[in-house]
Amino acid sequence: MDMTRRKFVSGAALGLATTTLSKISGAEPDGEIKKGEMPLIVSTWPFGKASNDAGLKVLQEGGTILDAVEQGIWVTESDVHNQSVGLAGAPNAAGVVQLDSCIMYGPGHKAGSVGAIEGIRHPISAARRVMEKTPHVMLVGEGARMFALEQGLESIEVDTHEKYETWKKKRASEKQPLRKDKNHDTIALLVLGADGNIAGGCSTSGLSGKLPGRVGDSPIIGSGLYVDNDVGAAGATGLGENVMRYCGSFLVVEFMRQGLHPQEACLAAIRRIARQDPRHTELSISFVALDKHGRYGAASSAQGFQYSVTTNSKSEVLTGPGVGNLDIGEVGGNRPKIKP
Ligand code: SD4
Repeated sequence: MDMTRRKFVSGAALGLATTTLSKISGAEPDGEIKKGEMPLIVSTWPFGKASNDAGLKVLQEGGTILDAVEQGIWVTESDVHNQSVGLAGAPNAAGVVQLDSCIMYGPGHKAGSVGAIEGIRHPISAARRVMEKTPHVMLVGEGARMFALEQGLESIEVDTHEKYETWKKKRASEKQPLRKDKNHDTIALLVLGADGNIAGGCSTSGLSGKLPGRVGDSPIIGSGLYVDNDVGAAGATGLGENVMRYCGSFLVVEFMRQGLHPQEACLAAIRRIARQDPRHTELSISFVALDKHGRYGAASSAQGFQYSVTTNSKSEVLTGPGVGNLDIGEVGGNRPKIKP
């Protein structure tokens, strides 16, 4: 994709109007939908498409954008073939599946989240209950599980021991170390409703083999997900440690607030992180984003990141641009020059 970044950056510096910026950025026409095509649902990875489709159905049947987020994510959380979201996800180093999830609702800037929750089929629902039924934003571990059980959420016992043994054998038989991009895949799902309100959710089993109690970016508001009803929303997938140290999704939304197209905002966040991180070639992070105007995009630290986009008139898997090693500007060169 020809993003003509230099022109874009200088346009941003001049503070040009959003519509002009969109043209200068070279944003592809499919990076924006028309009003009649609303709602817009954007999620990470090709498996997000089934969740998007379920979310769209919820909206078409009169459900709210929060219902669309929650029930859309249920589809991925219930997928027994998905080894990185839900209870079929990969266990931690102790052989236990610990799930992370969060949800945000634009109006009122509401948020709920659960971290390292065990044995609950739909952590996204636990996150929603935290948001709606408690004065808190985040519950973790046993407390989160107890709360979910108290709320009547479905719990499932999984044979984590057997799973861990299988995982260990598979790992030992692999000649190459586990590829980071095979090792963890989160669903982050963003919904722009026909009324202009925005909601989002995020759910994952996190990094396989993680230390027990490790919480990634996915349940952290501003890291794995961020929604600002005046601007847009962003969600992250990848190596959480490389997202949460930078409040990644918040950063993407802030770039959109400055007028960047969602795709440019995702790229700008990855460049910012890469410039600051000495291990920038191994970041393994990706973002998806949408804005209030119905524009959307994604970007990754590597080539070939796929994400799903669904509207009233289409549902498809797209590939976002990757930030090349030579495309990040000077490493550590953030401070003096203020660049996106
Ligand atoms: C984590 N970000 O726990 C999650 C995992 C993930 O794509 O997204 N994988 O670090």
